[in-house]
Amino acid sequence: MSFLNENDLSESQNKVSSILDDSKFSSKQNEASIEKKIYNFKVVLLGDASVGKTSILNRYIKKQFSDDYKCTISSCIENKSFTYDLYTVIKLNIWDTSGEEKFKSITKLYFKNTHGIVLNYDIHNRKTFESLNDWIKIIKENSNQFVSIIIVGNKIDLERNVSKEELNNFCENYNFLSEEVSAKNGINIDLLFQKLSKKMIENYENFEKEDNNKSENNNIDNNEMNNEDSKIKLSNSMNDDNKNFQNDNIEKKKDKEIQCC
Ligand SMILES: Nc1nc2c(ncn2[C@@H]2O[C@H](COP(=O)(O)OP(=O)(O)OP(=O)(O)O)[C@@H](O)[C@H]2O)c(=O)[nH]1
Ligand SMILES: [Mg+2]
Repeated sequence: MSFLNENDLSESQNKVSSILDDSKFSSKQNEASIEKKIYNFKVVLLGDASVGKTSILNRYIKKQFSDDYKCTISSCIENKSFTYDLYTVIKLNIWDTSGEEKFKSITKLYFKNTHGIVLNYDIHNRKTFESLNDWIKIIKENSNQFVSIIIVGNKIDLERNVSKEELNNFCENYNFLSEEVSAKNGINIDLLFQKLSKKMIENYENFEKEDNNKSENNNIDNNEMNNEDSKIKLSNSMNDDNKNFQNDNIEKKKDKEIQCC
């Protein structure tokens, strides 16, 4: 029987670690070679003024928070991509809106081609929870049946005036997702977008299935848009939405300037 001396031992350790490194490298190579499915989802943030929509978005995108309140006048759009799992990448196009929109005719552009809605209230301010029904009415009037909705109670770092049970009962009624978060402390912010993304994937796949069934039933083949075409169309129309939205914002800013002067 032969024993390893110190030099042999360190040599064999080096070999083992180089094998491990190689296997890590090849598993990374394998991972990179897996063809990933990319979902482009448009998400809209809604809810009363001051519930924390902009703060949630800033926390999610920039990992920042400010105690100052600047009400959103001209809404903004942010993009974020993340790897959902080994086979899936999600690209979110997130539209922040002004809580004041509830009292105006809310622009149809917000809801056009929207896959997900984050409907927010402030757990410290009961009135914002009570107005969720008004928001749901607006959403139902403007969006399609495949839109995914998550109800979000923000500011859980403050004293609560809406219980978790009330939120659960409310969401059970409508079959919505729910989450309680704090934009200030960053609690559950990533989780809320992950939950919503999971639901949007399910709804998107169901929509595709339903669409395919319809085409099969109608025996439409040549004239029917194929998936690639429809994806290109969808992304083009999202770009158009963005352009229209920017123009809309420019108009709003002009209006504001005119009002101010
Ligand atoms: N304590 C606490 N304050 C928060 C939190 N999120 C937002 N705020 C504060 O609440 C106020 C309103 O936040 P915004 O993000 O501007 O609210 P909004 O919903 O975008 O408001 P509008 O743009 O007017 O519709 C600001 O002073 C924020 O600092 C939170 O999680 N905890
Ligand atoms: Mg805002």
